[in-house]
Amino acid sequence: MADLRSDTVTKPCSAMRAAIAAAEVGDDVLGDDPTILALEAKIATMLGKEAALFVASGTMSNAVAIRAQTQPGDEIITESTSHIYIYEGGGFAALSGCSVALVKGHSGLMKPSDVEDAIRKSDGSLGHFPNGSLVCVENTSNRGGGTCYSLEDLDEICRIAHSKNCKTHLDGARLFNAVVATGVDAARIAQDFDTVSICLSKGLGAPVGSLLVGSAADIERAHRWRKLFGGGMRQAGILAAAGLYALENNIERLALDHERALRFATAINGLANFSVNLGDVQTNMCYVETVAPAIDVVAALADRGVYLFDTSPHTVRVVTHLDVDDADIDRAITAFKELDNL
Ligand code: TLP
Repeated sequence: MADLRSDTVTKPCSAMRAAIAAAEVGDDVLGDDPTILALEAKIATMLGKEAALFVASGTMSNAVAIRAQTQPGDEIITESTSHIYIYEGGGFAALSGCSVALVKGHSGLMKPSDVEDAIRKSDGSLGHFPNGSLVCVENTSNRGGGTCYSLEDLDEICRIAHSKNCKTHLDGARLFNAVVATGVDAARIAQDFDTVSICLSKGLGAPVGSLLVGSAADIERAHRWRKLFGGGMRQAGILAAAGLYALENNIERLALDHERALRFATAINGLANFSVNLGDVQTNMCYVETVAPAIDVVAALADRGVYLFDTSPHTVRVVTHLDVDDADIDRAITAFKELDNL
């Protein structure tokens, strides 16, 4: 079977499992776990920031970042299809008491001028407006197709946000896909963001874990909120060992996932009943428009051993990752061709 539902489905390889088995551990709530401390130090260095915090998931990382950088009654600014808005259960409202100003992006990417227009400040509004205080950017953009921001736009969004007294958070669940696709160093991409969230359990292939990175002061605040959200973990160095293995071994190979996504997309785009916006296939994702209802396409593909998700009534998403090889891509292309001829 070819499991193209998400890059979250990867299973730890035997070398990663060996690293897990060998990990030194301690009680991380007491600050004693050497493997977690090593992982946090490594990612902080890679991103050119002072500190980092190991958390259970990308959702928790975004949640503590938002809670640590806003006050109840504030407003976050984010793209209309961002993970923070679509897929995190309204955590920004439930856990941080924030409203949201949505920016309509282009393939999931916000224009700096649209971000500027979306920032509302309570000051000077006679108390009418909520206080826009945190701009959240997603790179790569998941619903945008795995698309990457240009460095100019990232820098400009941060400049605008800071000039309006807003903090900036980068949901870099797939930041290293952007690094590999654009050739821009991770620290450079992260340069002007106050906090950055990285997922270890997507294309990097670790079973669990995300990292929130930022200044020592922001990470100290995030640490408190991680505890309040129930995310203090004890001998989680066994998980951090997988994360260290992932950062050391699984970044460069993301290029293979990108090549496979593009090969798949190019083959599918030639079919009568399916189409792909090839320009959006920049990393490890491919959103396919379907003539037939997407749920029927998903079911027919599952019958052929190809698994993926529908993301709208006429769209399905294909994600490549380290447990997908060339044969899986061939199998997926063949299955789409069979459906095209039904
Ligand atoms: N994305 C998952 C699903 O939740 C949709 C996927 O299959 O793509 N930020 C971004 C940009 C993400 O894509 C995801 C997960 C997260 C955050 C949350 O990570 P987890 O699942 O670890 O909470």
